[in-house]
This record gives sequence, structure tokens and C-alpha cells, in this order.
Amino acid sequence: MNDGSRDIRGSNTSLERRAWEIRRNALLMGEVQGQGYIGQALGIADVLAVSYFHALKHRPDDPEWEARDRFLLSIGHYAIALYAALIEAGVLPEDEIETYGMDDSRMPMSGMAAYSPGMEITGGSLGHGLGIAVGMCLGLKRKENPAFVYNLLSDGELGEGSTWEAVMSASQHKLDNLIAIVDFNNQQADGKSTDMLCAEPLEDKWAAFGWHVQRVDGNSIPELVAAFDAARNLEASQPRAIICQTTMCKGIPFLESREITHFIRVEADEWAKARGILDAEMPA
Ligand SMILES: Cc1ncc(C[n+]2csc(CCOP(=O)(O)OP(=O)(O)O)c2C)c(N)n1
Ligand SMILES: [Mg+2]
Repeated sequence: MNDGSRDIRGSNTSLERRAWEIRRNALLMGEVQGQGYIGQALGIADVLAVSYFHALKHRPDDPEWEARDRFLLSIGHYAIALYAALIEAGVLPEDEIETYGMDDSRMPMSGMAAYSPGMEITGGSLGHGLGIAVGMCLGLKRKENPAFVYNLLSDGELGEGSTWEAVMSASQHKLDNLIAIVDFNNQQADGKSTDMLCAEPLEDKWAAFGWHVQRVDGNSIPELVAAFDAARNLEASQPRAIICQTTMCKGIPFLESREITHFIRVEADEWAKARGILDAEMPA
């Protein structure tokens, strides 16, 4: 849907290839710091590919276009993933990858709206994105702006009370312009999300609060496309949630199999190995 005015690969590029490029950008950024939230970026790459190259209306050369769909990243630590997508979309330049996480970079390690084009909100303190999204949806409706707000939140954020307040207000206000995307990777800083504050059964909970809910394999592009289309085209005065089950470090088996994946250190020689694995799988 985006007009692709700075689309270096051309609009016929497959979503699989987009996801691959996002993973590649994330690995290159990760290598600059030697560590970080690489697992999240590899895990969420398919969701971001479908968001930025299928679902969202946006203009890469005009990130503040009034009619754009807003993509709110609740989870500041996932910034590496969003930069990787924004680079592929042409919002951020590829040659700034080497500045990732450095002083004065437009790509700080935690997402900040004032620093990066395309970063709609500042993250860091978890549990606020959905509340901000609710406010934005109300504002857009008042202005009769038909744009959608997409909010990517994490399963760890489902342990924040503020998230559930926002869930309730979204349905109270019948926010049919709101699409929440939950990255259900069953991981948070101290271990598995289901071992901390288990939010299951997730579909039942969101549905009980008045939301339309879908649960999909968040690493399957066909499933994601179908779910994003259904969420957008639903004819009901309800907010919509897409629960995406993803695998941390997806695509790089020696990282996937690590026990702790929330923040990983990758040894100097392992970056080339990871890139090699990815390069061997490059889609058309
Ligand atoms: C309000 C708040 N509490 C705690 C933290 C510390 N923190 C940073 S990331 C994180 C894990 C949150 O879970 P999730 O986003 O699901 O982790 P991931 O899937 O990225 O491992 C925590 C607790 C924070 N940033 N904000
Ligand atoms: Mg998580």
C-alpha cells in the first residue's frame, strides 16, 4: 500500500525478501555493538515486513504525512528491529547502520521519537504504547482522519496494568481504527512470560474486553497477511488484536537454541557465521 517512492528494490519485491533484508540490517547493526536485542529483531522481522510493505499506508519520503497510518513501537528496546525495517523502507539511510547505538546517532539503542524519522513515540518504560495509541485513535477520529494506528507491544507488557486499562478504554470508545499486534515470543527479561505473569488464555482475555482477536504464527508471512487484512477490513466497531507467536532469533539456529535470548552477546567470529546462514537463505 505504501507508495514506495524511495523503494530501492522495487514494489514487486516479495515480503519474504523484505523480512530477510530486515534480518540482515539487524545483524549488521547488532555487530556494531557486539550485543543487544538481536533476538527480538530476528523474531519480529516477518511482522515488520508485512506491516511496512503490505499493511501500512505511509510515505517513506514524508514520514509525517498527515494521512499516514501510525505505527507505535511500545517497546523501546525493539528499536533495532524498527530501524532495520525503516532502512529497508527508505525512511532511514542504510549508511547510518554503522552509527547504531553511538553518541549522536539517529538510531539510539532505545527508540526515541525526537531522534529518528518514522519513530512515532519514545519507548523505554513499558506499558504505555497502547494507552498512547488509544489517545491517537480518538484524536484521529475527531479530526475525521481515516488513518489506522498499529501498536506493536510485547508479551512482557501484558504484565503491566496500564496495558489492560488501555484495552478496556479502546473497546469503550469503539476504536475500530486501532490494531494491536502482540509479539508473543514467550520471553521477557527474567525468563518465560508464561512463568512470570501468565496472560493465557490470551484470545479469551482480549475477546472478553470486547476486542476482535486473531492468533497466528508470527513467522508465517501468509498467516500474517491474512490476519492483517482481516483486522483492517473487519466491519465491526471494535478494536482489533493480532497475537503473533514468534521465535526469538528466528532464522539463525545457533542463536535460536540459546537459553537466554532477551539480551544477547554474540562473539566477534559469530557475526560472520550468522550472516553466512542468512545469506544462504536469501529469497528471490
Ligand atoms: C515499566 C518497566 N518495567 C521494567 C522495565 C525493564 N525491562 C526492559 S525490557 C523488559 C522485558 C519485557 O518483556 P518483553 O518485552 O516481552 O521482553 P522480550 O520479549 O524482549 O525479551 C523489562 C522488564 C521497563 N523497561 N519498563
Ligand atoms: Mg517477550
